[in-house]
Amino acid sequence: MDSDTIAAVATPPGAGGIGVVKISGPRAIPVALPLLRPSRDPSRLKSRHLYYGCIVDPETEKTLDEVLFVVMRGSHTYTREDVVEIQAHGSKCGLGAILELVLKQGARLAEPGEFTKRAFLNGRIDLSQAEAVIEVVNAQTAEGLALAARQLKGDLFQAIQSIRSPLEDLLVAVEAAIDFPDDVEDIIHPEPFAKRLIHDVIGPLEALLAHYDEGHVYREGVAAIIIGRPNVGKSSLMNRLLQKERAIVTAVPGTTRDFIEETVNIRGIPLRLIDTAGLHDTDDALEVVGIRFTRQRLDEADLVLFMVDCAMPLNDEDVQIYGLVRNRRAVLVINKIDLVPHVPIKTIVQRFPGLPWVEISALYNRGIDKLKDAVFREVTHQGGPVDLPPIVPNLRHKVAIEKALRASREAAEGFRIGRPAELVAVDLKEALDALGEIIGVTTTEAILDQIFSRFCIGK
Ligand SMILES: Nc1nc2c(ncn2[C@@H]2O[C@H](COP(=O)(O)OP(=O)(O)O)[C@@H](O)[C@H]2O)c(=O)[nH]1
Ligand SMILES: [Mg+2]
Repeated sequence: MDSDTIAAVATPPGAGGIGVVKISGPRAIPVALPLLRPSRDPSRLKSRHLYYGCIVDPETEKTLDEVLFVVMRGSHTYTREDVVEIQAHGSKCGLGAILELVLKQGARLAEPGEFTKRAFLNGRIDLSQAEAVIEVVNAQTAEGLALAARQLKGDLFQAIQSIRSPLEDLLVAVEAAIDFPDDVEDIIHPEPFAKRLIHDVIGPLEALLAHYDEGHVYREGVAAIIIGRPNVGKSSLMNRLLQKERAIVTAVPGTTRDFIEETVNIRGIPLRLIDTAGLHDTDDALEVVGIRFTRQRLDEADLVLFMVDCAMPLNDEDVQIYGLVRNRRAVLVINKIDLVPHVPIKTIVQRFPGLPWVEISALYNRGIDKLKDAVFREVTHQGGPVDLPPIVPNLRHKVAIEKALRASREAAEGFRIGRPAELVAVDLKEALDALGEIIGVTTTEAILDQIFSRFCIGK
């Protein structure tokens, strides 16, 4: 267990009403108190009471800020260690100066996610709850937040524990059979054991995987790319969906040369929308680079919005782009329907068969709701709003659940066909370990590092 004392600014950089410096560890209180006036006898400071004071540099006695502070003695704290939180004014410079004083007193700067890592290592939360902390902080939609909040509460942890428990029971029996080979027939009951696996392990694991399929887009979001030849209105659509002027819109073709990526909320799904350079033949060096990147991004996107301009004749470029997207998950977006169409919409749709289509005017805000519906349908395969599944695993969990499912099916088969207990034990153990990775009991150091490095400093 870590035993040094760590500190960080816990609020985002920039100016704000208040900003918080957080200190955690065995020396949190002695580190903080010399900086606080009126300082008090530490033994007289009540845990979880808010005190008013000033922050001073103990060397010069110069006052830096007026603050409120709270001392929380372990172990009923986030990290289960002693914690001091100092609420100062939210000035980047001021908070930096306070943090510097705290470090001078002997604390060390916390690494990203280190407070939460301690909460996990000290047993306050399991690994799935620690992951949920990042997701709550980063949630982009109310739906994503709701799912993360349930995981933070421990719903996934409990679900996994309730699947691990029958696996453990069965493993105990199988190990007994290994130790007492003469009594195998009394210890192992193949049919009931296989049935228990199916009902209490395989069924619930399959349900979790189904929930992943239904719900993961709400947590992970999807990447959508808008492509089409220059001047069809891609940047205008981007701005329309973002409800702000983010991308430059001009009547001069070829203005957008790099990408703009922003997240929009489409019926609860965080859609990372990428506006691109138009795809067409050009000699302009910068534009060429933009187009190359566009192709690369196109390959990576989950969804393509293929845009054409109904007021202009369709040309070879449109057809070539259609060739790139026809076998992808894509929506044909026919723009500029406020203008007199050059060709009837019906003809356009016939030229680009196989794609769902919508007609819009990015400029005059027409058809945008229909476009959102089409995007939602493509991404969720659902017509309308859906009930969120109660528990939605993330991708890391899904991989572990699949591993556990394979091993559990093997074990059930093993019971049924009377495989040697040693072999069934291996499968049961593998299933247990895979589920243990989700909640952090069998997780490698490398995976832990990977998870916590995604946090911001101060969390
Ligand atoms: N009439 C009309 N003009 C549009 C519409 N959408 C975009 N435009 C105009 O088309 C031009 C090119 O738009 P822009 O968004 O920069 O196209 P991009 O090159 O595909 O990004 C600009 O002058 C826009 O104002 C629309 O729905 N109707
Ligand atoms: Mg553009």
